[in-house]
Amino acid sequence: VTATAEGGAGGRPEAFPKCHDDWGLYPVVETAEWVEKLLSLGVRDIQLRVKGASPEALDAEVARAAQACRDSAAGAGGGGGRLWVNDFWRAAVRHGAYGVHLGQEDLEAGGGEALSAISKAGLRLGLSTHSYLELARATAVRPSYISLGPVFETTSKKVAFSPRGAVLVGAWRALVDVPLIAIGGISLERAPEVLEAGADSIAVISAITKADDVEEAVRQWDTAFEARRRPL
Ligand code: TZP
Ligand code: MG
Repeated sequence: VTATAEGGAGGRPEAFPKCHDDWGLYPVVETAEWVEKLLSLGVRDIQLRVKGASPEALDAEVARAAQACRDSAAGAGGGGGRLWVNDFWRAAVRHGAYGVHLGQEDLEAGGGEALSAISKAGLRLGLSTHSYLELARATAVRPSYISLGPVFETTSKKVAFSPRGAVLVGAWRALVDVPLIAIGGISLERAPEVLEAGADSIAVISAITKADDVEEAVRQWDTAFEARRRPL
């Protein structure tokens, strides 16, 4: 079987585009309004994870969030947001998101169509993993990043896996040659051990969306990432 420009053997893309390598905090939020708020606070990578919306409402959220990211790149400061869309790859492609985040279940039924379309549109792909088996599956797809979770106990999502622990982040680090995102129950207090274990980024829901003062929370998370960048 030969690989083609369209994709590798069997039509599967050879590899997804590389993503940038200046990762910081990676908030996961449910609305475009949240995306706008976080962009205004200088957050660069944001995942839009819409649950239970109608197709029309979903499309409108993705369109608005993607536009907000484009506007942020053009604006003063010019950092520019990068929108990752959870699950809804068609809307992500339609509205020119930076990337798509998929779970293992998305690789199963009909996964080939999603992977081809995402790759063809030049979008990056992030994949969730919870176990060595899932890591093997994800690696075969050659995604732009790999996430591991839940690192700690989380109340934000029902997950079929017990907390994986920071030690597994270290194991993944040794096996993964793309950016590694840690997710699940990670508080500001526990961020240093996760970063020391080798995570490039930390994805959070509650640490940001349930913060009393979101602006202050973003600032503190930025400081945690800065501390890692500074050589000791
Ligand atoms: N995937 C694995 S754990 C998780 C997701 C979406 C939830 C993370 O939320 P929190 O509040 O940061 O634990
Ligand atoms: Mg999913």
